[in-house]
Amino acid sequence: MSKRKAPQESPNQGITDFLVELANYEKNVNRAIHKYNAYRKAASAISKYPNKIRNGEEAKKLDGVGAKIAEKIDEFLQTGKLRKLEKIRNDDTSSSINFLTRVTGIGPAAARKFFDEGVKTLEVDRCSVYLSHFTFRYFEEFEKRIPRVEMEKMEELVTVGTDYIGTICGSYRRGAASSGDIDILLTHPKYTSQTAKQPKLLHAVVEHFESIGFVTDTLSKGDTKFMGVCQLQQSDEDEEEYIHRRIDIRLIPKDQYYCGVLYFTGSDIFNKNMRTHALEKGFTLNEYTIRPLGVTGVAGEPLLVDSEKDIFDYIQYKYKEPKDRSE
Ligand code: DCP
Ligand code: MN
Ligand code: MG
Repeated sequence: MSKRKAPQESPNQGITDFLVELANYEKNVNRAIHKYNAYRKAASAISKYPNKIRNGEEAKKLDGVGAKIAEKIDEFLQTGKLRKLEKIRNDDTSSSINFLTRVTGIGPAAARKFFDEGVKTLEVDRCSVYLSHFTFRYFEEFEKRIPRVEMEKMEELVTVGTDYIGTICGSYRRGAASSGDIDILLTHPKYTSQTAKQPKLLHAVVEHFESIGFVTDTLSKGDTKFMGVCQLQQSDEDEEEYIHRRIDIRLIPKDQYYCGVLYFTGSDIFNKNMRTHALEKGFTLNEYTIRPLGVTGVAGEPLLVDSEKDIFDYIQYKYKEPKDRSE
């Protein structure tokens, strides 16, 4: 997962940038997911606001911007910076943990553990005990976002004309100008949650991608989930030289496919809001299924789902196209 989001044209870029930085600090260093969500929500509302915000009071009218964030906006607009952020940036613990979490495969908890063990920068000889060599080899490449045109090229390559049903989800499906990684969801009509596991269905696809030189490395390979590295080959028509990208491929039973597509299309904030709405309507929704909740709060059998729209319909939620699912 790439931690950097696409640059956006907004007259309030300075404000959204500092909110996102605070959000990441709360998530990575404090593991305070509620604070992370609060900052992200405010940043998202502000990024959509068309006018240049003049003060905190004006920002407070937006959904998700409360008194505390408004105060920070005032400080930022008046002084051009934020004391809290300066402190965080200068703090050894925070900057080290934040840095470590930028490495694919290190989550906030592992970063904290490294830090506590004295690993503050990426010293290959110390970290290699915990991390595979890819993380080092591709560290800089994985930090770069994938332009949409390159995503489109990869989509062409991966939509193999077979019985498989495949969708590139994530930010790409939401229409983003650039993506952090490639999230592919696969299913096959012969594979459902009632049939036996069919790891071969996944492995055959991965092997095919390897044989054409697209998949270059494996980070992990299970029965239903492949995490790896891919790279487009340079072709005669375009001079472009492509770099290594992170790719995740998931094999999902057909009956759970659309819950998976919905979940992995995101955004994470949209998912959260939709799950909340589902609960209000008496359903529990996750990346696999949607199930009705009984009066005692116990979830019933999964409902039949044959499209994303079905899920929206069950919970009486107005259908949103992927491009409208930022929140
Ligand atoms: N997701 C989620 N909650 C999480 C992590 C992921 O709901 N904690 C869902 C929503 C995401 C999707 O999975 O959109 C894919 O995860 P990514 O981290 O790849 O996020 P994106 O594809 O949206 O962004 P990026 O362009 O940075 O890859
Ligand atoms: Mn991903
Ligand atoms: Mg992604």
